[in-house]
Amino acid sequence: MKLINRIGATAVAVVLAAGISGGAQAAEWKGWNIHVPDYPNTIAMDKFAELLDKGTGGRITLKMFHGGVLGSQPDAIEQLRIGAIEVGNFNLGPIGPVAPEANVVSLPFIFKGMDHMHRAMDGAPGDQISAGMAKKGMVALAWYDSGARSFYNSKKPITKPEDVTGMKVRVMNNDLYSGMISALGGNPSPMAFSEVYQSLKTGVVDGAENNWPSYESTGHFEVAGYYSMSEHLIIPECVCINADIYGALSDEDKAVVRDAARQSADLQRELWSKRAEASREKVMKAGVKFNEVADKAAFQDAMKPVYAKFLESNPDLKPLVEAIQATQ
Ligand code: GTR
Repeated sequence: MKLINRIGATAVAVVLAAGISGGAQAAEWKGWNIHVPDYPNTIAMDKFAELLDKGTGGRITLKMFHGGVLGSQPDAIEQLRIGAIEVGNFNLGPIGPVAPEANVVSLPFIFKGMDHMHRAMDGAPGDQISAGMAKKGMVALAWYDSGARSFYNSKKPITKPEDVTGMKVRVMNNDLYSGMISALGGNPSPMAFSEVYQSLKTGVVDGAENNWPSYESTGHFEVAGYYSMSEHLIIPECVCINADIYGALSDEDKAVVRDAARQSADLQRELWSKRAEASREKVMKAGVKFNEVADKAAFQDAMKPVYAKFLESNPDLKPLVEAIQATQ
């Protein structure tokens, strides 16, 4: 009897320590991030952890695991949803297959530029996307920048859709991106971020697509030296938290968590624009062959089947797509 009581008491203590019951109990959270130490997101997530610690007087601590050591991004998203990881900095790209509302930002060229993306995410479309994610167990506390993604490869400059024809191109795990490459006549290869360098180097893929900071920080520019400014995707990122853990917090702690995430996002956005410039300069100095894409309309036209297929499978998301397009 005594033993059973002791086991019971231990179990309760473990549950409380894990923060499941929220309130004023101490909690130690784990955080996922995919990037290298000096990356804007890494610095900003460390800031989030620091502010959380300060704001709760050490009751909530966040141990950040950078460099994707806790698993690939699609895996980490699942781990966050079940509460095995409490917090993560995720790109909305791999969240799209889980939360359809979040997938609209992965429609190529849906945003006209960074400012348009910010206005949409700070307005009603952003609220609808957050609500869709919350239904799937993820609360978006704040949005990080991730610039615009462009194509790069080891073969030649891309100036028109036909240049992608026959190319093997790595994409993130999301059917929309595979559809995008297929619509350009290329062969999509969904793959984890950590595998891309080796795959480019050994010719398993000819190219990939990303923003300047990721192209640079991963060393992809060393093995895929043509960067073509297509800017086909502008995908925001979130500071996300498991919905049950967030829901169980006191109102006071919720405010601390949100405020810490917002401040970390302010920092991330500031660092992001600086890093985008610095990364661009670094790869250009290293000899990357860069070209503008003068006729973006040709790429946009080629995306019509991608939109048609998406809206056919998600007719209820048509108003959201239109609301983003109509955002001034
Ligand atoms: C980066 C993004 C990562 C990851 C990566 C990728 O720009 O910040 O979260 O999505 O791209 O291509 O897998």
